[in-house]
Amino acid sequence: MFSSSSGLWLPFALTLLACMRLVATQWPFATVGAETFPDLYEATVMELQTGLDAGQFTSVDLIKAYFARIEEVNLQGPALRAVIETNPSALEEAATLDLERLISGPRSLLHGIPVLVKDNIATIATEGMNTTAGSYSMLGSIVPADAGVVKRLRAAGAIILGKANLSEFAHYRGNLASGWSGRGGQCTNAYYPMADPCGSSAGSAVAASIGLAAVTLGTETDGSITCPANHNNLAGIKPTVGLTSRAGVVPISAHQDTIGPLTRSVSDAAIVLSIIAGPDPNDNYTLAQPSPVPDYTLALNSTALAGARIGVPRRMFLNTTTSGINPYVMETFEQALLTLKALGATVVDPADLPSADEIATSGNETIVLNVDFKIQLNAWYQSLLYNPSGVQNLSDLIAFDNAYPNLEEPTNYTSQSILIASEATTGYNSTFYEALAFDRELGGSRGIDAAISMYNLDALVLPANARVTVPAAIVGYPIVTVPLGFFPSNVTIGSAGPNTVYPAPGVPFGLSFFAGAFSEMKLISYAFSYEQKTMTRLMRKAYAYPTTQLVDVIGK
Ligand SMILES: *[C@@H]1O[C@H](CO)[C@@H](O)[C@H](O)[C@H]1NC(C)=O
Ligand SMILES: *[C@@H]1O[C@H](CO)[C@@H](O)[C@H](O)[C@H]1NC(C)=O
Ligand SMILES: *[C@@H]1O[C@H](CO)[C@@H](O)[C@H](O)[C@H]1NC(C)=O
Ligand SMILES: *[C@@H]1O[C@H](CO)[C@@H](O)[C@H](O)[C@H]1NC(C)=O
Ligand SMILES: *[C@@H]1O[C@H](CO)[C@@H](O)[C@H](O)[C@H]1NC(C)=O
Ligand SMILES: *[C@@H]1O[C@H](CO)[C@@H](O)[C@H](O)[C@H]1NC(C)=O
Ligand SMILES: *[C@@H]1O[C@H](CO)[C@@H](O)[C@H](O)[C@H]1NC(C)=O
Ligand SMILES: *[C@@H]1O[C@H](CO)[C@@H](O)[C@H](O)[C@H]1NC(C)=O
Ligand SMILES: *[C@@H]1O[C@H](CO)[C@@H](O)[C@H](O)[C@H]1NC(C)=O
Ligand SMILES: CC(=O)N[C@H]1CO[C@H](CO)[C@@H](O)[C@@H]1O
Repeated sequence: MFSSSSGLWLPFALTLLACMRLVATQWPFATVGAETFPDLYEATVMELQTGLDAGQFTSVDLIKAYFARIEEVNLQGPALRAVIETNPSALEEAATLDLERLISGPRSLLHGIPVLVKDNIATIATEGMNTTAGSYSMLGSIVPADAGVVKRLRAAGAIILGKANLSEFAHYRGNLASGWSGRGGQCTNAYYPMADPCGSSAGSAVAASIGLAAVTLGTETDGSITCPANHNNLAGIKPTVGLTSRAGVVPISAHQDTIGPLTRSVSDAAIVLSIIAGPDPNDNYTLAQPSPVPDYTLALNSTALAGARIGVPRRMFLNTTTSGINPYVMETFEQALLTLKALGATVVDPADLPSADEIATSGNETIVLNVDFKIQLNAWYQSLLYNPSGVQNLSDLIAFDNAYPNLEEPTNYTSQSILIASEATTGYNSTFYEALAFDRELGGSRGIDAAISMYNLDALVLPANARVTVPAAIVGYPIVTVPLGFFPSNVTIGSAGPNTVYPAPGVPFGLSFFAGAFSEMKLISYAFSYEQKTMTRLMRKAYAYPTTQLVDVIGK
């Protein structure tokens, strides 16, 4: 991964770095002091690059600061349990990348930027971190290689800061609270004590929401990026299936899994997507994507909504008797439609998916996921070069969880219903292929594609609630989510699981734009345009956040 041929240069370069920092802090146009450093609660990739390029701080400083921030809130204080492991090689990798920046300049906008990845995304064991999807059945296992997206991040000069907690097995296990895993415990939202972070990319989202990392990666099969973005005041991109490689990611289903960014701004999400997207010979779905990979930062156009036709698929999704969407979210969503109009969009309302009612009752998705999961998870265990737990397949996993109830089946987290249902499947047969074909039809030709063509739309828009993700999930289409609002202080606190609450005062919610395959450029542009107009994220700060800043670690 990293060239270490620069070893001899290290003492020289460190001196050079120290000089550069001196120059930077004495530079007449920059004042010395804490106020000149980016606030890590909100810092953007561009702000961090500017400081790194100017020699104001180094990637080593960034790693130290983020480690300290994680330490403050992960197990101590609010105990958000967003992070499972930190990277013991990160400081060394950062030093090498700092040196390279000095000698030959940055490789990309992510050069030297700390990235936290969900614990189902593989990183090579020699670096010192586990890849477990939150399960003790994979603790200490040796993966054959970095995930495809991690290879791209490293090639771009990014530093893997650590592994994020998640709903175990990306919530494909049974009836568990969102954000709980055996290894990581219960992750909670930073906006209200013990609030639901939503999952399954819960830790990635909570970490991004309060600056425990510069940017993070999550994965989505159905809702697992969109919903955490919704609950944690973030921009999230769930890419088209086949845009980002799933190689080296603990699977649910090749037909629905996708890897994407969870970040504080649409700009950061576009930067990350531009780097992780692209073909990977180890995931043949990615070989079918349009070439070349667009530079998604070119979509960051604040007037993009002018002249765009945006549809509102009310039936089922905004149906108060079936959607379960909180009335306050509905009210805020109606305001957002006015904002879209004010930005020059034509809002086509309603613009229903012809398949809406069928999607509401369809069991086709479960058939596809259960069959895929068993086959693919078995292949995952088989691919491991070593696994101390001895688990070799899904059947072993179920037995392992039952054998170690203190680790994997503590009170309130005992359900393995999905694992058991998947284990009962018997592979690809006509029932599976029929369900897959129905999914394509319900989500695509009689769903999203149908609505877009019937109403001549550029995109559809809805509150980013969980069930809204189903049409895009079953056909593999993208969703881009941005902050929409926050529950008011007098909202009735509800229960979201044995130990978590939702809704709750001040907990965020989001807005999702979605459309057909590979429509990311358009979706990003609309999300950016809405974000820039409203700047909702900054209207409320989390209740729990760390206080360590760059100024506290520089020179220490
Ligand atoms: C995995 O976790 C174990 C236990 O926490 C730790 O000792 C080990 O260093 C980690 N990394 C690998 C590659 O096993
Ligand atoms: C990927 O390869 C598998 C066989 O290895 C094949 O069944 C499948 O159709 C291929 N998918 C794509 C999108 O090329
Ligand atoms: C931004 O979007 C508007 C509206 O679609 C378009 O007219 C304009 O050319 C775009 N600007 C850029 C720089 O792409
Ligand atoms: C809302 O859903 C119910 C139950 O599916 C259905 O009967 C009703 O027609 C829907 N209402 C609208 C406005 O679509
Ligand atoms: C799959 O979808 C089709 C079309 O809506 C429907 O007729 C069928 O009942 C669904 N299958 C299951 C198992 O729900
Ligand atoms: C799972 O792997 C174990 C070995 O760990 C083997 O004995 C068992 O037959 C396998 N079960 C299935 C259903 O493949
Ligand atoms: C296909 O396999 C599933 C179990 O995975 C089973 O329920 C279904 O009946 C099978 N279909 C056919 C046509 O055999
Ligand atoms: C909450 O407060 C708002 C005013 O801020 C008021 O309009 C609303 O009725 C209140 N809701 C409840 C449930 O008390
Ligand atoms: C289990 O859930 C109940 C509520 O359903 C809660 O009161 C209790 O504290 C939970 N126990 C543990 C150990 O999490
Ligand atoms: C980085 C960190 O705090 N990791 C912790 C995550 O949670 C597990 C379970 O409590 C701890 O063992 C880790 O140390």
